[in-house]
Amino acid sequence: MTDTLTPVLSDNWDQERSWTLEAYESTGGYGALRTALGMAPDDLISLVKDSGLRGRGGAGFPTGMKWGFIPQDNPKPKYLVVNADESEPGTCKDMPLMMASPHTLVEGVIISAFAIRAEHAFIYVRGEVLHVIRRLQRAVQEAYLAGHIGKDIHGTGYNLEVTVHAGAGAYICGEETALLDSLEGRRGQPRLRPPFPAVAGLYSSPTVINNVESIASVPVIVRNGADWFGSMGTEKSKGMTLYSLSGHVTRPGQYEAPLGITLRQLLEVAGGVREGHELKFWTPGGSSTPILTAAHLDVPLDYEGVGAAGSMLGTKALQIFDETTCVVRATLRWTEFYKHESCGKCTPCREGTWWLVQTLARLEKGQGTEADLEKVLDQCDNILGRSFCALADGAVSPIASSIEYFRDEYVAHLEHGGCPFDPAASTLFA
Ligand code: L3W
Repeated sequence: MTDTLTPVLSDNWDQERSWTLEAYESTGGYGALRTALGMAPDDLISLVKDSGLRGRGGAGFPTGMKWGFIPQDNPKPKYLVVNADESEPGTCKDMPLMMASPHTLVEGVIISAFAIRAEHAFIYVRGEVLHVIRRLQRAVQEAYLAGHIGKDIHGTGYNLEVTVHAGAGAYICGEETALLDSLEGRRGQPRLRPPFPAVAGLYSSPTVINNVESIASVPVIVRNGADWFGSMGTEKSKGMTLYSLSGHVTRPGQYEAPLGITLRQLLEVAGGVREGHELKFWTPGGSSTPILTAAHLDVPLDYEGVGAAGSMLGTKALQIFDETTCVVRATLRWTEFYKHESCGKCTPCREGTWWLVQTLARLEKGQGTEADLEKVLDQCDNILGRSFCALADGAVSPIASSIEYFRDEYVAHLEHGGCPFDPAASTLFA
């Protein structure tokens, strides 16, 4: 641990049986709920707006503003949905949070639902993570028994039901509107926006959908105030956040630090790139964001800084690749993932990801020509911005950027008649 880190959400992760209600309450847990229930819902929305909290699921949309979109004059029920379908390659922050401290999320859910006047909240969890689902269900049950959830919560007259719902293992269900279709019992496919979920979401009712980390950040904002939260991070990207470091790094894991920290600083805390090797490329926000290189080690990891470097902060999933990794192979592997996960609803994504895999596979085997490089860039151009949701844009991101930074390596495959890398040298994508 160094001064670089600001453990807030992760502060209690090493506490004994940190996932229990008893442990959570022993460090002040559910105190923010009592404070929040004594406030007017609109004041809570203003507090979250003032804090500058932005969505931690990838897009960085201002959380308080999203809550403010809920039309309170609409007589339909309001819903809060937590997107716990963490599936973006390299992203591993929400699952550890829910395993280590599920009550942080549950307390955030109750406060957030109260703020938007929802009486039913859903936590939509990725289906494969049965251990996380069980832990969350247990935490919700404990919160019911303690009177934090249910009828007339702490005598305030506020009623809230919380349902933990397991998905069935489709990456597309992390897209907010596909998630809603799945939650309603249909095959998960994105909906046309507008209307945005804030106006017509779950069961066509006003719905707030937020990422796990966004909702889990609400109790500490209530406890410590907007100024405290805003004292961390940068002017436009405020607060602390969870970064996931994975790949060729000495100590992979979750590191909580202010927005605006750099990869160089995080690598110092994480023991650097694995011994004897050097950084070749990395993703700032999982594989749906353009890759960056060692030249970008000092880019501030905030929405503006990463954007200015030509990428996106996304989910803050920092996947580290050293010089033993073939960038063409890595890019092909990611593209196979998007082809597999494309829901098939729109042609640019369904057909486009298939063609991208065909062309990239040819290049990786050294069987293509330089014209194939132009072809794959043309395919990227024809897909970007033309698909129904962000999945296809994400698929294109690592391809175009890897060719931008490592065109020579693509050409080397063609000249070599195959991959020039020793597959045994890299521990990844072998
Ligand atoms: C009401 C308006 N609401 C926007 C809301 C909208 C949504 C939020 C952000 O994609 C990104 C994507 C992934 N009235 C509104 C409004 N909203 N305008 O604001 O919307 P948007 O469209 O900018 O983003 P999104 O569709 O939520 C998220 C990238 O994150 N990503 C993450 C992937 C992670 C997973 C996973 O692990 N499950 O999917 C990584 O980079 O590519 O670009 O709530 O409704 N006028």
